[in-house]
Amino acid sequence: MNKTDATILKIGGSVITDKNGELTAQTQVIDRLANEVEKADTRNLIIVHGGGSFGHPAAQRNAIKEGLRDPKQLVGFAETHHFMTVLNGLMMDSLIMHNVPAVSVTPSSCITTENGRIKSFEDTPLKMLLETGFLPVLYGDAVIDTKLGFTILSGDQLVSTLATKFNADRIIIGVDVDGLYDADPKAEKTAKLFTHLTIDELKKLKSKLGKPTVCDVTGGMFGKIEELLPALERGITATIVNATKPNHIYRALKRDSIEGTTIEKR
Ligand code: IP8
Repeated sequence: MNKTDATILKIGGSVITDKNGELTAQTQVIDRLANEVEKADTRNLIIVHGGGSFGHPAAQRNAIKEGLRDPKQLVGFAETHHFMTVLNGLMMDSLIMHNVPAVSVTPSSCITTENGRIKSFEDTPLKMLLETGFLPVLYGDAVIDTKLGFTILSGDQLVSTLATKFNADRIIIGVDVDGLYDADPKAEKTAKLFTHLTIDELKKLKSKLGKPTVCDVTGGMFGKIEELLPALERGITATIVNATKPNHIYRALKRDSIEGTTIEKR
């Protein structure tokens, strides 16, 4: 299948929330990003956002990723999913206020996983929304799992699946650092930024990318990059940019040159 001009934009939870607290949204950042999406006016765009301090603490507290073991977790699942809808609501408020025809698509209502991997995806409404000219917005969510009972679906697995499904030509990942480094840039001042990586280079590097230091049940930067591999193998380009810096998402959407890490097949 030929590539479409679809773009999948992931906005990390660490950008739109304060991951050191709980239920703390960065509403000014959300509003700025909505403005950048409006200005960029990108055709065939799908947005996926992460959970940050809305999804992860509740998921961790109730061991949702590990699956259903105790009926007491049911309310925890409901709570995790609900908190994600609250964060998503804030994103939707801002996008619509900026005149973006954004429509929320709830992952737990159209996706099931098997042992944490997407197994079924009722994507007809999503495809038709995109074809009609809407901007679908999805997010990492608590979902039903055919083996575990339930689990957490990361926004990053969703990004890779959507990019493959829509044969997108690019993925943009907005995070809270300038791209991919050889060490944690928040902990090590001498960390070096990679501007361009091939899949082979990325695989070698993978073992060096540390586990997250803040609450993140889906594995932080390490998990993010690993999830992108199936899409990268298909020739889809991924660019990791700093979404906390004004206009970086705008410039990435406009295909302007921007500081960050570009990952390509070769
Ligand atoms: O922040 C996880 O999505 P992510 C969402 O993209 C939940 O890993 C509910 C923890």
